[in-house]
Amino acid sequence: LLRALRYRWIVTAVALTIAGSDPSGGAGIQADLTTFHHFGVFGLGAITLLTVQNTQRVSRVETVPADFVLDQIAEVISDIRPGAAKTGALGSVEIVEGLADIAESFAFPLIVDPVLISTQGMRLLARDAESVLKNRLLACAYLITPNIPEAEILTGVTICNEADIRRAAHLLLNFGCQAVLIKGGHSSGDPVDYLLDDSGGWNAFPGKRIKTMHTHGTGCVYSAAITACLALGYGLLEAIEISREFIQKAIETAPGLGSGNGPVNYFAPATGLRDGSSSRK
Ligand code: PXL
Repeated sequence: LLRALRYRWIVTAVALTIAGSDPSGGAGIQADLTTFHHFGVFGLGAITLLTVQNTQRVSRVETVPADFVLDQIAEVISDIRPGAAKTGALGSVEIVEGLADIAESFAFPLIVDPVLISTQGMRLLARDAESVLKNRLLACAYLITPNIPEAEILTGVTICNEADIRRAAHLLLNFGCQAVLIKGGHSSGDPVDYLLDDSGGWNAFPGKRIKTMHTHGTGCVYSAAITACLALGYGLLEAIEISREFIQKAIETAPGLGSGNGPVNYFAPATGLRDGSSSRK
C-alpha cells in the first residue's frame, strides 16, 4: 500500500490522466487536469474519446483508435515520468486491452476510476470492454474508485447496505488491485465511502449529503485529487482524506453553470496539504 511513497523523490510532482474529453469542462480529462493543477501537480493527458455534451446531455461519443491512445501514453511517459496516473472513460475493448498490456510495467501507481455510463445514460465504455477492464486492467491498479452503480455492475452484487459494499469490495479486490474505494454518493442519506485494501484493512469515511443537482464530474475530480495527492507523495489514507474534504467543499460551492447538472467548484481550497505541495492552500 505504501508503493506511492517510493516516488517522493520527484521534485515537481507530475500526474497522468488517460481519459475522455468533456467540452463542458466539468468531467473527463478537463476535470482531471484542472484538479491536478489546483493541487500544484503538473498534468499529462492522453485522450481516449471525445464527447459532445453540455450540462443537460451527452449526445455523441467518438472513441480514439487504440494505437493512437497507446502512442500518446508511450511517447509522453518515455519522456516525462509521472508520479501517479489515473484512468477515466476508456471507450473500447482495444483501448482497455492495450492499456492493460502496458500498465503491467508502469513504474507508478495507477488509479482506475471505472467510468462505465454517464449520468445521462451514454456509454463511455463499450459493454464488452467491462469484462476486459475487470479481468485485465484491475490487476494493474493500485486503487480503483467505483461508485455504487459501477460496483454493482462489475460484481453483480446488489448494494443495499454496508455488508453488500464489503462483499462487492472483496470481489473487486480479488481481481488483483491493491485497494478498492467504493464511494457512497449514490446511496440514500449521508454518503459513506468505504476503503478495502489488500491487507484486509477496512476504513469508513462518513460524509454529509449536500442537496444539489450540480455534481457533474464529481467522480473524476475526486479520483484526480487522490491521484494528485499520490503524485505529491501522500499515503493512500491521507490522499483520500484530503480529496474528500476538497470534493465536499467543491460540491458545496458549485458555481451553478449551465441549466442541467453543472460542474463542481475547482477553486474550492485544497486544505490539509503540507507546505509547498500545492499552489493553493
Ligand atoms: O463523470 C464521468 C465522465 C467521465 N468522462 C467523460 C464524461 C463523463 C460524464 O459525462 O463525459 C468524458
